[in-house]
Amino acid sequence: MPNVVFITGATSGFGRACAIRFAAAGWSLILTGRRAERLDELKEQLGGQVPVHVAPLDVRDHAAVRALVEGLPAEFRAVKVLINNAGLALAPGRAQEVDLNDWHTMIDTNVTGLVNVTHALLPSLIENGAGASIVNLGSVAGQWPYQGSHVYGATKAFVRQFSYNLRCDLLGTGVRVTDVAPGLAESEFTLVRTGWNQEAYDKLYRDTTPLQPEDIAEQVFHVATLPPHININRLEIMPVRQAWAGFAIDRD
Ligand code: NDP
Ligand code: 8X3
Repeated sequence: MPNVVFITGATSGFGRACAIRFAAAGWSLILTGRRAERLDELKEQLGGQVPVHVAPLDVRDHAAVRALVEGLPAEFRAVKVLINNAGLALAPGRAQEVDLNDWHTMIDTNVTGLVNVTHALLPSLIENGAGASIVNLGSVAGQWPYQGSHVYGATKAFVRQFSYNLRCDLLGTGVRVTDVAPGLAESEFTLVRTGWNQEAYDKLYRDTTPLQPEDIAEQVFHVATLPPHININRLEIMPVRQAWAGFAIDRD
């Protein structure tokens, strides 16, 4: 049986890097995301190497998620690894300044979308049993508070707790679950968060050494291909040049 990985948000950043990493190891790829042209480019790039199935998908649409999973071609049906990577941050200002729609979009994508895909693929993962994995992209923002994180960080705290809770329910099935929680990493994530503000992007990554999508893909591949008796529950990854700030104090 071929090893099949299902990746959400494969059109950019970590998801795209994961596609390349798993292809290098000979895995069959199911690549999803909303930007169809980018999926086609990736299929063009990797299709000569491994079997690739691309499918435009908005993870917020649970009926579309269900239809996609139920309609997978036979050779892609036995999904062994799910990488729940699709996600975004919006509205980097303070909570009291942001648009409620941005909060809804983050919850709909990072929480509802992630559970939509997980629910649809659990039967396949359980059927695979020992060695199957769910890798959820959380964030340092799911653990550590900071200004402007508000709902984004809260969605990632959901990802962490959902990952732990899934582990409890999946005990005995052989399916493992990991919350991979990166810190500062260079990707379109920051352009999305700032409304495609190139200046803000350049400022954030200037004169430091952020993580790269390939760094995260290597860690995702690692946790998903460990011997089947090992489960990494949570993997928090920061660049060496990032650490925590102190408590903030309001003064007269
Ligand atoms: P990118 O913006 O580069 O990639 C995000 C991906 O998510 C894109 O492929 C995008 O595809 C997809 N996506 C967004 N919304 C939807 C949707 N509704 N349906 C389907 N796909 C969607 O960001 P990263 O690669 O950096 O981020 C990947 C994950 O890692 C996210 O969950 C993010 O929160 C998390 N993360 C990022 C960090 C960082 O600093 N970069 C640090 C910690 C965690 P498309 O637009 O084509 O649909
Ligand atoms: C993204 C990392 O530090 O911008 O999840 O919140 S951070």
